[in-house]
Amino acid sequence: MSSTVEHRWTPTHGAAYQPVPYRPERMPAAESVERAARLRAQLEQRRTVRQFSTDPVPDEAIRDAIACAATAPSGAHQQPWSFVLVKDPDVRRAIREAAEQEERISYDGRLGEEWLAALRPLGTDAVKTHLTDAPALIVVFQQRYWLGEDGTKRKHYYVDESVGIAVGMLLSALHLSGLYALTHTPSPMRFLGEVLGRPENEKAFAVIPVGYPADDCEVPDLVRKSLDQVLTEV
Ligand code: IYR
Repeated sequence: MSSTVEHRWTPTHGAAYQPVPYRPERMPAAESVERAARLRAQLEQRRTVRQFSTDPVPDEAIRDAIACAATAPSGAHQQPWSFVLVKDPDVRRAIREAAEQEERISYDGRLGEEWLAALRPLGTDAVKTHLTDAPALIVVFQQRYWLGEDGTKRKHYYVDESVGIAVGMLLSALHLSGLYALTHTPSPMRFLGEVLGRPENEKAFAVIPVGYPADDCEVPDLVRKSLDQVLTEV
């Protein structure tokens, strides 16, 4: 059960600036250090999983992880995302068939040699068993513009950045909840909007199968960049 109060958002376009006080309690520095170290250790354990068990996952945990994603900052606070949680086996099968059709073309040459070489150490191919084995798929859509009920369109800003941040938060929330995921980006992804009957302002961004690793799950032997390779302090 979610413990937070739900509010229904309505468009704020053109509304006046009406700030409210924000006075969060400050965490002692030592506790920040401790918590950050613990989070780092937990997130360093995250692995993208491509072989899933068919065991079910608790829906409530997935819904709360999506609620975490939806707290992401966004351009002009337009929250240009929507999430479709797919559990229906027939719909998952339809998504897999359409995805594999595109992926076969991609792996048979559309990607090109350089791209295929970049993927080789990851062991990916056109067979997407995860789309039917994982008990749930989260399909993330970006709303390229706002679409009113009367057909009015309004531009959204920084859509890629906003939805990318939300997906990062989603992957962290899933991992910290003990669930496993794959960030799958079948390309082109137009079929997802068609299969799921999404409105014209929405464009698929990623499919995220969620579940538990299969008993015989394997992952590539990856090495992450060290902190000094990614961080410059001035
Ligand atoms: N979309 C294809 C290919 C692929 C591309 C990248 I970049 C990856 O990091 C992994 C896969 C697929 O899903 O197989």
